[in-house]
Amino acid sequence: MRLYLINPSNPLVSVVKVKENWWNRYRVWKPLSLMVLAGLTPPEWEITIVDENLGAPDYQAMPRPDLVGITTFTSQANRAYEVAAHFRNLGVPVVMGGIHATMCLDEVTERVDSVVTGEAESIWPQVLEDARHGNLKRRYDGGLAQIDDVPLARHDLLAGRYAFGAIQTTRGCPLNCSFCSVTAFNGARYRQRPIADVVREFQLIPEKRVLVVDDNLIGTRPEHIARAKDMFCAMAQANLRKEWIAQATINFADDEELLALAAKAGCRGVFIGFESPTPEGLLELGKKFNLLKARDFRASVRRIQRHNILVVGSFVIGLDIDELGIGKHIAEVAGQYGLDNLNVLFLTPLPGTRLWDQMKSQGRIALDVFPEDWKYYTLTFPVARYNHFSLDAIIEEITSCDRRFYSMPRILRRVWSNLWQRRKPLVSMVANLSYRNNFRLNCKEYAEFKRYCGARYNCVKQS
Ligand code: B12
Ligand code: SF4
Repeated sequence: MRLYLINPSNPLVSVVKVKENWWNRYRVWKPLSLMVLAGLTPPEWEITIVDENLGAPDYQAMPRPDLVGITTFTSQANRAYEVAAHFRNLGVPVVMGGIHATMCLDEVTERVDSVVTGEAESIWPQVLEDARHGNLKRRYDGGLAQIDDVPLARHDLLAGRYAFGAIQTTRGCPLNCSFCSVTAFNGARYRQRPIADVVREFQLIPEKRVLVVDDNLIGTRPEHIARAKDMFCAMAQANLRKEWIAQATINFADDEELLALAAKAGCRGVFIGFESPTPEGLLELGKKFNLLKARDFRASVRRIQRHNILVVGSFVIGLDIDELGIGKHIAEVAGQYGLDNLNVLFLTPLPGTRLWDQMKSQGRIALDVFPEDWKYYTLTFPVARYNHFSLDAIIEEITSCDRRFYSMPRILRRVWSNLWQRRKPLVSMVANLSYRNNFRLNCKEYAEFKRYCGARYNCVKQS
């Protein structure tokens, strides 16, 4: 039995030209979901994982599979449907799963043979068995997996061509920010994989550098942090020789022992959601967590950096309280915090989030011709109507933010400061130039975006 597991591309983000542009190696990440599904698949299935981000293959020229499984984020849904249609026309059954299938069940159900909602661990073997007997059901629900059931991902199936491997050590996030789909999809209960599994899986990853995909690496409660420390200890003891980056909340900075252990275990960078430079913004986004302890963000960032860990900060632009000039303000604040990199994104109503419900009920979703418009739901396009901004104004805010933070003099200042403190100046330079390159690509895309949807955006200034 032949199984294709496919990660569809989004032409607006897809990085097919890895050979032509060296920077692109650092913009393409492994589809871990498919490697996990492969880990759940019994040996009688011959598995091929296709990552269209590296270029879509000629499916006609490939042997006919018995089953196709497609994963999809919302931003990939259009292409996912094209791929599904291609195989269904050949009479090959198509199963779709992942976050978009869960949040937009009706839309997906119309376009595939079978939909799997939720996490797949408890249900995928059943789906395969049903497919083998030609008895696929229209819908399966995996719910939330028992964390011990998460298998070792099949890292062997996607070896080579990527700069980073990928692993997951926890699922879920208790914080439930208004714009984020993680709590809606993976639940508020923070689930941590057995440490022995994590260490074993790290050992299977061929790449030296690894992305730990957890949404919240260390969690929020003392018992979460204690387990994170145990995990870092075990990783250090196993002498993995890996360097990894991860996503964490700002409380990562609050425990010197945790930071020291993380660094010893190979942590070289963290991606932290600061989201908004103002307390009002954090309240609007439901991220009160960042307001606890009257935090000094600059001091927190410094504490992390002292352990040789780079800090990438993420901010969102287009909040109801944001006003003209927010872009420059974020760039300044990011500089004051001492961030090594800044990732600024448009506030985007993703299906299944509280923000989606709110903006939909207020008629503020500007790009709403679905599924075609999903490709713009990359957080790098303004798909909604924002309170104090026209379409041109919100694009100007984000570009002014990036232009300022990623100006050459500022990049050189950051790299020099990292050189001075012996904190990976080369990595810092590569990361800054890569972000600068992304910014330039985005600018080109905005011109096209305005041409395409400027008229129907019909932005109403609400105040
Ligand atoms: C790693 C990651 C990335 C990587 C992607 C690597 C890759 N190619 O997969 C990178 C950094 C490239 C990325 C990019 C983006 N991401 Co992202 N990302 C994640 C993250 C943190 C982890 C995903 C992961 O690997 N999880 C581990 C695997 C094992 O879990 P899983 O994917 O959920 O898969 C399980 C189930 O969903 C199911 N399943 C999944 N696929 C399938 C398929 C079949 C057939 C079946 C049966 C089951 C099934 O089974 C799996 C095992 O249980 C998630 C957050 C999250 N918790 O999901 C956000 C997340 C998926 N990203 C998100 C977003 C918005 C984006 C971006 C649009 C914007 C951005 N800048 O972040 C871009 C889009 C890129 C694009 N191509 O269009 C949103 C998606 C929301 C949505 N509705 O789509 C999430 C949920 C984060 C959030 N804050 O809301 N992302
Ligand atoms: S944005 Fe981060 S902290 Fe907030 S719910 Fe999502 S994963 Fe958790």
